Amino acid sequence: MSVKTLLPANKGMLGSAVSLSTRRAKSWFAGVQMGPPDAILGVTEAFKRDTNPKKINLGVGAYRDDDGKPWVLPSVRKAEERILNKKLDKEYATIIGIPDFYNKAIELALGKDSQRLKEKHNATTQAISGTGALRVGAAFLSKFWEGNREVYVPTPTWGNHTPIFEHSGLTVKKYRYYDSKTCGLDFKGCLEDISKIPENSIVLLHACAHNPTGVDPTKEQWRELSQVIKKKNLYPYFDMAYQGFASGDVDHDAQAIRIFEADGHQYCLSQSFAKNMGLYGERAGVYSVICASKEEADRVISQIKILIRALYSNPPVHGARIVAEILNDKDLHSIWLKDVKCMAERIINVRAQLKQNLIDLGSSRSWDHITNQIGMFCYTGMTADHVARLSKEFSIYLTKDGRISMAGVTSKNVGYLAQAMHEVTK
Ligand code: IK2
Repeated sequence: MSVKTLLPANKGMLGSAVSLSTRRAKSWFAGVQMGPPDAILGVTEAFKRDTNPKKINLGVGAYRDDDGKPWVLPSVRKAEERILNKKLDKEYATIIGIPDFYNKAIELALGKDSQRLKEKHNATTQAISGTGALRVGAAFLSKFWEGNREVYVPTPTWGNHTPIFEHSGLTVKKYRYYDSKTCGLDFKGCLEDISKIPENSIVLLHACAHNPTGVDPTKEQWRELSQVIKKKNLYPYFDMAYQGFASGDVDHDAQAIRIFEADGHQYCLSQSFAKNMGLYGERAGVYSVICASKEEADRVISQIKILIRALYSNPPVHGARIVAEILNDKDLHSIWLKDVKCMAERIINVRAQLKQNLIDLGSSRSWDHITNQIGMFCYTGMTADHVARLSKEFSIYLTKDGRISMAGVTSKNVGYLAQAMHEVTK
């Protein structure tokens, strides 16, 4: 229909166009309410506004070196040099991205010996980092999941999980996970709740370095979870945003997936290379559905392509090229393994320093969970009031739930942080 046919007959073309646009400006979005700032990224905004030279940002989970600076991994620098020298073109990737990237990425998760991969039971696509991988997964499940349209997530979980699934038309429900009394895993509650989930539901599992709690099940507990999930006929959806970042060992951090793999589950998996390669802004991620057969995987990927085509057509190439360069080259791969270990070890060390400082200051609280928890975050047990005092009186910024991004703690600011935490919690 042309614009002209929309206009009343007695109006000139120009006058009518103006009145149309005026009416629109007044009415189309008049009912849109102001949204709240993002719970995590909003913390960075407040930090930026603060002029105190002692200020610390412990909000967003992005790695910093011991000088508090973002760190580009040496393996990534080398990979970028090689890519530059290749003088590659800037053509579109395929809808599912760069095969040298996504095939190696899924192998990193499942392991070189995975029978499922050898038999090509995986429908794997590149995605826009971990968030995009979750979003493609949610879109796929929303359209094709024939079971109960409920996704069960741990309490608490990463703040973006609920909107990602809900925006895709799925219902989000919760299972117990964290025990605030011990600042550890509520394994009994977790098993009890999971065993009550209706059959054919989807259950979201953090593969390692649970965000925000830093609390992971042990190998034995993963085995038990795998059995219960199988018995209840639930569909596991693994979110793996921190492979290697938790323990410093990429195979150890993939143990949950490999246990489920060995137990013969069909499952899906989202991966991110933001943290373990420091490629935050490059948006390199992968989504895989591990199917019952190659033939099923072929059908699944054909539908995933249709979904992606309408979402963003095809993914960005630079980050994926970096990961591909690293994972496909023996030397670069071993440099990367050292890089990821170096990041994990710095975090493990600074956890010990924070706990020791609190003990030395005479804190009467138990801070054992600081070193018992693992990965990027420490769920300190501090309340929203403690957090408010930390930002107001000490210019230390973190999310209201008391989560500290350990990556923002350094040997230089750990003393100041411990002092402030002691002050607000005594
Ligand atoms: N899944 C989980 C569990 C994550 O933690 C993240 C990254 N979160 O980082 C921000 C923060 O909590 O401070 C993702 C998925 C997605 O990561 P990305 O999209 O950056 O790859």
